[in-house]
Amino acid sequence: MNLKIFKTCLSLATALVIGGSAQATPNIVQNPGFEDSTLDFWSTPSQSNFGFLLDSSSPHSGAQSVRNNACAFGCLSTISQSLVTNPGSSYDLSFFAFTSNVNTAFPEVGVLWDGRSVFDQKIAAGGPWVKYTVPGLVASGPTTSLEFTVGPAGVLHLDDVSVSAPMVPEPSTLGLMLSGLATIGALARQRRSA
Ligand SMILES: [Ca+2]
Repeated sequence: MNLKIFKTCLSLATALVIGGSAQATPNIVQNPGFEDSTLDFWSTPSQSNFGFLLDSSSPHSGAQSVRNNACAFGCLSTISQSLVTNPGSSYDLSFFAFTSNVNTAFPEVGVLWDGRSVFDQKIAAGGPWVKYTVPGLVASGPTTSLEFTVGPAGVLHLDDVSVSAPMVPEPSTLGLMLSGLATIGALARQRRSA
């Protein structure tokens, strides 16, 4: 690669970084960080049935997170939300979680998307918060159930749940990329014909 092409590539890359290369899509989870200070939009069994409750002791962000009451053996704690989705669209899920105060060192945490298991992992107890991601979840209908589960004797701490469509480049960024590629192509042709 000659110096001129290299400089063009460098300035194009710089413009992309400075210009902001992508448009953020909205998070379709309601009350995603539990900052309503209620469990609005979420469904969970009663606390006596090992449901989830607000927990302000160590939120990942803001003032609130949630955790479940640990159940004994042979039961599952769950918290879920019905999301408004576009049928056929793909979404990326992310959430922050850790486990604590449990009889088992590695409680099994699961995520169900529309009733289908998309995450099933033993999470070490004790924190700190870890971000987990599950990309490429396709919605099959206008609403999709998102459910978190934690197995027997496990306490799951959960905060900042996000479900959004993957980032798409802004039209202006696309235009910039195409003009940059065209310039590189023209320079390459010039070089070959020289
Ligand atoms: Ca929060």
